[in-house]
Amino acid sequence: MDQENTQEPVEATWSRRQFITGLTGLGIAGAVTLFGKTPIVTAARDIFGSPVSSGLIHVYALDFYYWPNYMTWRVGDRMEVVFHNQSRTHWHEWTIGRPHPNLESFQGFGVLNRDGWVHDFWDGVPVTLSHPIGVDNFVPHKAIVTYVGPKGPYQIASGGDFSPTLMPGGSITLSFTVPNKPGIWHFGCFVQQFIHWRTGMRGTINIVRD
Ligand SMILES: [Cu+2]
Repeated sequence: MDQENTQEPVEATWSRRQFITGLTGLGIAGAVTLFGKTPIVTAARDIFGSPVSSGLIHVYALDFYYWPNYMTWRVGDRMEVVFHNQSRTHWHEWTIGRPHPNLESFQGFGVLNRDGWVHDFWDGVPVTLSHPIGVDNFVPHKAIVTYVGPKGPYQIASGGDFSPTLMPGGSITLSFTVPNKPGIWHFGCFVQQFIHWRTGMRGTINIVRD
């Protein structure tokens, strides 16, 4: 169990999604160009039999899914995750949290009273950001963030969960040590009033201990 706070509703004026909603419609997914590099994977046992990803890995956002959409991380491992938006037409973000979002609260269009997660994985986690390319906005929320280089390209914003949102073709690198928060975590993209999430932009991270 991770200790948790009760989270106040995010201020209603927050406009990240509204902004994105206005810019882009759900179009036909473009051609998928993918998989230039292979994650460095070390074999390890875990309850699902999935190998542990550590070191340099790549997470790709596409229309409308992630690759990979399942990962196993190990507490204490050093990670360098390069998050790419491979879409040619859509903005995508990467949030991690739990429990599973309540779809009941996603049905209405209009103001959402909070972001998707009750518990943001990145709360209190030291993370270094580097190599920002095509960042639409980055919300640090409660992470302990170090920025490499000038802050301008990070487009630092507030409101909602920890989330880099990338323009089409964008990428950013997140370096961190997997915190002692074992168990199942979900990740997802809530752009366009959670339509991306509902369409399939979601995945699972199983965090194991040795
Ligand atoms: Cu998305």
